[in-house]
Amino acid sequence: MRRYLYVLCFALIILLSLQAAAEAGAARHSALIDENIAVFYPPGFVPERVMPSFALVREFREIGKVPEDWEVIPGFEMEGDQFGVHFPVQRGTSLYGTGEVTGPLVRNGTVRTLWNTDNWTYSRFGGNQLYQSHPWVLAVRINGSAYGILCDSTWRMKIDLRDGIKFLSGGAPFRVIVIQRDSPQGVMRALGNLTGTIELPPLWALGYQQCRYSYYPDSRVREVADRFRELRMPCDVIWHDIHYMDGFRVFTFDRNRFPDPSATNRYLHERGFKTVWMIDPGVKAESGYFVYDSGTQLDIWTRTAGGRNFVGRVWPGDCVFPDFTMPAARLWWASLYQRFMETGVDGVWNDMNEPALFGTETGTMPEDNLHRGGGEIPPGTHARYHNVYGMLMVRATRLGIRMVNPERRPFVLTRANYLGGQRYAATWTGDNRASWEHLKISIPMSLNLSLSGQPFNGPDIGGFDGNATPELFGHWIAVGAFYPFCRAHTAVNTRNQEPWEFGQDIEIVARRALERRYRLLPYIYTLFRESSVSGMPVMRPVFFADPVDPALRREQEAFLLGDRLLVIPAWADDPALPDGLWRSIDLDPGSGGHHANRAIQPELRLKGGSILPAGPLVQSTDGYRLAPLTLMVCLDAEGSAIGDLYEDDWEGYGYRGGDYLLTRYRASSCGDTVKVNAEARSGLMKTPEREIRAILFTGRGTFRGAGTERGGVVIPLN
Ligand code: NBV
Repeated sequence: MRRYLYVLCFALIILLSLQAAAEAGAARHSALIDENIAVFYPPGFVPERVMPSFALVREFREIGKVPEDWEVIPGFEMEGDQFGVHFPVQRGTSLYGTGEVTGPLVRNGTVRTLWNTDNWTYSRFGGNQLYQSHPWVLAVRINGSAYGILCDSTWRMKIDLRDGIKFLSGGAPFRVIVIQRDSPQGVMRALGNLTGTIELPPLWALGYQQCRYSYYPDSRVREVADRFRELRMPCDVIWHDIHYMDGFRVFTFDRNRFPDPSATNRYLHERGFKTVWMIDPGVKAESGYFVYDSGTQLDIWTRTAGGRNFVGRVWPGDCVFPDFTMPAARLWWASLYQRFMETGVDGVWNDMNEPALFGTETGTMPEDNLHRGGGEIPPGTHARYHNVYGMLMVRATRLGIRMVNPERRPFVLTRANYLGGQRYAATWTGDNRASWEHLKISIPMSLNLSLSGQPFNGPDIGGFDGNATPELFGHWIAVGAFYPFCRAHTAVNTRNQEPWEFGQDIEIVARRALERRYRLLPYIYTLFRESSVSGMPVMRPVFFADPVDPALRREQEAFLLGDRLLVIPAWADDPALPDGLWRSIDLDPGSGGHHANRAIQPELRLKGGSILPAGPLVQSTDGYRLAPLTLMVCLDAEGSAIGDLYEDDWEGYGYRGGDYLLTRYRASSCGDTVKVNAEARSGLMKTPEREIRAILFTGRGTFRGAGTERGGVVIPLN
């Protein structure tokens, strides 16, 4: 009898513990927050420890219950002292996103740590811990339907994709948001809706940008600028890295190297350039220095666990660091831009904002440093706010430059960021290397950043560390002309890396590459506008053309710009390309026959049924006029094509009041001609009276026609 009792008790205990385990795995609370978007709260969720959300653009409302047949359900569990969220994954599902990553486009089988880290040449942590953190995975099922998982936490996290999808964090338990859609595009739009989209950038920020660490003194800056114009090499922006500062003190200018920064900026403006200048977060701890004194007076420096101002070493020596969680610190930081921008600075580059520190083992602040918060943001340790330090910094920077120039769209570039940070800044992928390997990984890197809600990104063209060979630089700029953010940059002791420094052939290649970008600016600008409205990436993986085709899922050499233009690098080795009609196009049929161009320029293919808007060749977008407009046409099997063009004043906010023009052009074959007309327009801007040139690409060759915006174009086919 006693034995039976023991067995019964034992069975009961097992049953109870199984039930407890099952309960620990399930969400404490879940709800639908939008159509096919659900939130799941784990057991032990303490809102004050993880909220407010930094990723979401606004807090959502619950609108109902998660339907019974909801497929993507998280299991929550503790693994030792780590909080874990797990999703099983069906066979054939391809995983993407996870932010800024090295390695292949498809993330299945990888492990990534989210802890913003200054990672020179991506050589630390196997390249799996970089400057930015995006707790986000995009999953595309075998049938092309897709879902996205957003972990709403800023704490250090691991994304482990070796067996399903697993997030592990030493921080507080966090909620997860799951988006289910019919296509990956649908997921990206929903992500844009949740985390916000980029603001439409000024057109000049889409032009080519020339940088080095650093151009100085000012005479060198002028020399570089002049050379661009002399050699008719299109360029919009010259960048100023840290050597312009007085002893690396932010918001100052070195009196010898840049005695009159306003004059430098004026010189550049007069030649059609914009200027971007670097600002780092570390403020030299030196009384008498106005930035240090005013920050000290406001008492806004990040503190140690013991309550003192934290001091760490960066470029200027011992530095203090603004506590950007404090509203007063953000406002003060924003106000510093007043005098700075008044010298004619057009855009700001925030570097080292992981924050990166010298001479420490971790390369950053101690995790027990204290941030005081304020407003919505509760006080917390650096461990909690590390991953959003850069994001909060660029939020303040953006505010500052808007306060100075309220009529102009700001441009901010950041190295560190966090999911949702696209709302404040564009980004580049940090300190890469001048190597073929890094040229090649730049494409999946940019694509995965794009698939993580950061459309405005690109790597250092030419590679930051080391010297590019002429061949490498030629290939890099030829492909780089199609990155969303198009900037060449190189480190402090490398050879000159301006496009004319690699001999005649490469100069010809670089000029043609940049000419291609400049001619395509109307299309690129239209894509940025689309992204600012919907969250769709500008640069897209090839599988977006056909998410059901398994052959395309891994393609990471070729890529799409928008959904109509395929870019196929000359070095692509048997790339997987979408079925259907994609016709090779030449932006200037008849030219570009130089042997180096033939060997190096990527092939461009236009999708059947598409019209691509192109503009005149200009040396910069200063005073940009889109006239004549060129429409490149590739008909579908039914003999028609469509394409959109967005235009406005290219740099102001008039578009928000409707002062823009969005035109849909249609081409249709009509006997032995093809007619191209504006089919529909929206926006209040006056329809420009301009010439339209149409180029039709067919299997029988290229045909041309000319007409006007109002009258349309007739292309004769003989
Ligand atoms: O400011 C200097 C560099 C900059 O050129 C680079 O782009 C950043 O990623 N910066 C890092 C600081 C130190 C580089 C070794």
